[in-house]
Amino acid sequence: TLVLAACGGGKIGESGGGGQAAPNNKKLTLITGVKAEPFYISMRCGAEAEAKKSGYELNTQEPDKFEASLQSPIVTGVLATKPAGVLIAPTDTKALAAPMKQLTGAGIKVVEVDTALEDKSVAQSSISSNNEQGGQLAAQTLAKLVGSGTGSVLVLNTKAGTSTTDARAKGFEAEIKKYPNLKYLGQQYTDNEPSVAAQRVSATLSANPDLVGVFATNLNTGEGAATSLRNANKQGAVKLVGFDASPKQVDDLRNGGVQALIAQDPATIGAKGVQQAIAAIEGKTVTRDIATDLVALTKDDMQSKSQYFYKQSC
Ligand code: T6T
Repeated sequence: TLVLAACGGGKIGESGGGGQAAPNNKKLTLITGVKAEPFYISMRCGAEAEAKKSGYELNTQEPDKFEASLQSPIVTGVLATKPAGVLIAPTDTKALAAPMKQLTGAGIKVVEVDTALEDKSVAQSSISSNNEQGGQLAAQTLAKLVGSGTGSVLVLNTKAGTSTTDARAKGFEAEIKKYPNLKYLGQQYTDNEPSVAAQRVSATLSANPDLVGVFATNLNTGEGAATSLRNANKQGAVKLVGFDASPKQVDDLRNGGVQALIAQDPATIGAKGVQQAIAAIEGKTVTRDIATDLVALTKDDMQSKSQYFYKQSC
């Protein structure tokens, strides 16, 4: 079907199927990994501000859980609303490929924010932290905290197939092997549930009483690990390095529940995602991969780096 575009000097726009977005379509949609989480709230704040500056309208859609089976139908729903561009944090490197291809097949420009598909041909641009480097930084930070001590070290991952946390675990593993005083126990998945992360830490403490360090690869794993170490009276004795900087994680850093955090810059990921989507829509030059800042925070230097704390609202 052909419809007359509402504006744009009477140009004819296409509806349904493939092709380009209707002229003057200034609609963007952000599909996050999970609702009501400070990482994605900060991302949305950055994206909304940037869209407004450029005269675009940004709508946000979020699954109730970080789960591909809940996110995929959201993508299909967004397809029907015909935005000019979609920013998406795919919750699985493979499962989101088919629904995302439906978007590009309909002429919608797609930009990945934070997580990404394995198939690099779907999105036009991907904005994220350098997560492998973040894992390396976590290993260096943990090794420094342990100092000359010896013992075992555990990694808590989220779900297999999450591009970001898998890259963090990979970077950590490569780097921690450079410290002969530390024995790497490998990684354990937690389904991105704080309660499962807490169980994994207490089981590891029983099986490996020489545990000296834990790297929790994201917000939920870190919050769960902090609770478990506190309950076991191991707070501070077992060094915990987390990833992200939610209000709760920042409180934990201040009160000794966690010894270091590797903070990302989700607001900039959102803002740059909008810039790249608009460039693609307007036929301007698009950058395929953009890396944003990562920074290690400790109790001693956290106040001078407070711009990295995540937000609960814009
Ligand atoms: O660590 C972030 C994000 O980078 C990751 O992809 C998924 O987990 C978070 O949203 C934090 O919970």
